[in-house]
Amino acid sequence: MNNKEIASIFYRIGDALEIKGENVFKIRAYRRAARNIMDLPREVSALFQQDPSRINSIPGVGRDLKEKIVEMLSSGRLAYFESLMKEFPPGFFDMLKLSGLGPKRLKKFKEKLNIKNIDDLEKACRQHSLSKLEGEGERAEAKLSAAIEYYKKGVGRFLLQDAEYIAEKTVAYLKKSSVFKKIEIAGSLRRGKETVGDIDILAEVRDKSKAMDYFAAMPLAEKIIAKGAVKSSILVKGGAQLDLRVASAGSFGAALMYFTGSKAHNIKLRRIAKLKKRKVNEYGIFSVSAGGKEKKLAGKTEKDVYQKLGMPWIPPELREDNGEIEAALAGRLPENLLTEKDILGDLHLHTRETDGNVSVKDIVKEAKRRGYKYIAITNHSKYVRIARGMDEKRLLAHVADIRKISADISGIKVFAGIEVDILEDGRLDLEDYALKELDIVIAAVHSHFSLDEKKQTERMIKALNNKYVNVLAHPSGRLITTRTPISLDFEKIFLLCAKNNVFLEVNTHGERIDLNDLHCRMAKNLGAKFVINTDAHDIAQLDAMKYGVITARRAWLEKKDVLNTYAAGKLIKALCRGE
Ligand code: DGT
Ligand code: CA
Ligand code: CA
Repeated sequence: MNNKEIASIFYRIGDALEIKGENVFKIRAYRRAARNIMDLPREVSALFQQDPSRINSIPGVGRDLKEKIVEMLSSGRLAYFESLMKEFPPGFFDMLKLSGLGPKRLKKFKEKLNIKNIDDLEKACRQHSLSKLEGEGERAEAKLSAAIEYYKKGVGRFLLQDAEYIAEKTVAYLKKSSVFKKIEIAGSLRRGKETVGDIDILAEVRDKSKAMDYFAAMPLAEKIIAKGAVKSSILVKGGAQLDLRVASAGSFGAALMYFTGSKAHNIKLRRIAKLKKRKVNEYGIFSVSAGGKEKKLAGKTEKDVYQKLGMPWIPPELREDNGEIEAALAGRLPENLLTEKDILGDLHLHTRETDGNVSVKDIVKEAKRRGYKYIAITNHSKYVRIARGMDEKRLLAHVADIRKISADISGIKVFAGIEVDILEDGRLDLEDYALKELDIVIAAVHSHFSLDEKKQTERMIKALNNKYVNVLAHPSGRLITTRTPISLDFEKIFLLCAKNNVFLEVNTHGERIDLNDLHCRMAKNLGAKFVINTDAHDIAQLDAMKYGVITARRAWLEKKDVLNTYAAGKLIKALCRGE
């Protein structure tokens, strides 16, 4: 078990005890232990393997919880947790995934309305029995309804990064067999959608039946859903579905187009083909004579097929029938669609100074190793107490540290910045005299997510009018699986960012992807500019940059739209807001 798994069990125990109405100190102990374990720079399992007594060095964890950690590490289970969970109906804790619903309210719903699962809760909202409870009301009920709808839309779908992880493992497995000649990812994963329903893989093989046998024997497989001559589906551990299809070399491009989709893109292409007396399907593109006779024109590569339709190859991320086909026909596809190698640095990073798990020196070295030309260190401000955010005095000392470390490492520029909280009333969490000393100021909302649209928009406008703000971090505040976006007049905010020269962040954290593709495209059309940031708290999280790039591509962003593609000198000028 890794730290995250252990911590989530402790968090879940804390929630369960709170709902049961148990001793608050006990509840707090579980939550504190969970937080401490999440904060550890090393895996507890590694400590344990080295020397079991090292478990005692985990800070703030009492004897009872240490014993529980040992049980989890040695057996992979926790008997106490399993018996506690049996006291609740199945699906009960899924309700905590709903945006804005915590254990306290859940306890009330369980006690007063006997709510057992999300369906019960939905019914209670529909019948307006929820709004009658003390402390609730029509607005709270409507919000919960919206949260349920948001949650249900995401059920059964996987975050892009999780889907990619499974796909990579699968491809690596398939590549070990000589039966497979060519393997490509298709479907929504290839298009870079923020969530993926199932993973589609297309292959060219030497022997179809051997290929299907080999696929079905994959160690990751839990259940074979279907096994056919050209298509098989399996369910892998963790619940994701994988579809494998085979195509012959002469049809591979056509098949790849077909299975990449989107469905809407394919339908539009077929319509265009028909107008030209052509036909497209997964085998190729064909001319159709007046007598109905078909002749294959192409199919080997995607490029050939698009060409026979009278247009250039369209990047997969654009294939959503959002104007890309019209643009391709008119020769107006984005010329310099953003690519990963355009990115010269990462401008939103945390270190041990607040809630990161890495030192300034180590992250600078790693960024340099990756070929970045610059990075910005942007730790939290004091409002975020749980992250040990900084006040003005600590910030200025931290800046001095960053500048010293930066002077010792050549070949990469290190900007000193902050991720400063936007307070409820739109003021910033730190005084201007401190912000003035920084190279880059990122403003972010981490609280009061549920203000109404008018208040939230006013709050944001006030923050964006502070002349030291350069970047608006994760603007919608959503978490894909658990938190709905804030209510905001996005158009107004995007226009203001364009006017004030504030860059909109595409935060690449797997649960965020915020801005999302649609907001990003809307903001581009309103004249805004962007920055793609990982918000990394450790070295491994730097890898997430690619998800931001793919999201930017889905939004048709070009190199010139994105701050962290600029050379350092140009970037410094671009950050100047003027007086
Ligand atoms: P997902 O899995 O829900 O994230 O989304 P996709 O786009 O991967 O959809 P999926 O897995 O159902 O199918 C993969 C592609 O295959 C899809 O993007 C287009 C193509 N496709 C599947 N079913 C149909 C269909 O009924 N008509 C057409 N034109 N294309 C289809
Ligand atoms: Ca799919
Ligand atoms: Ca599929």
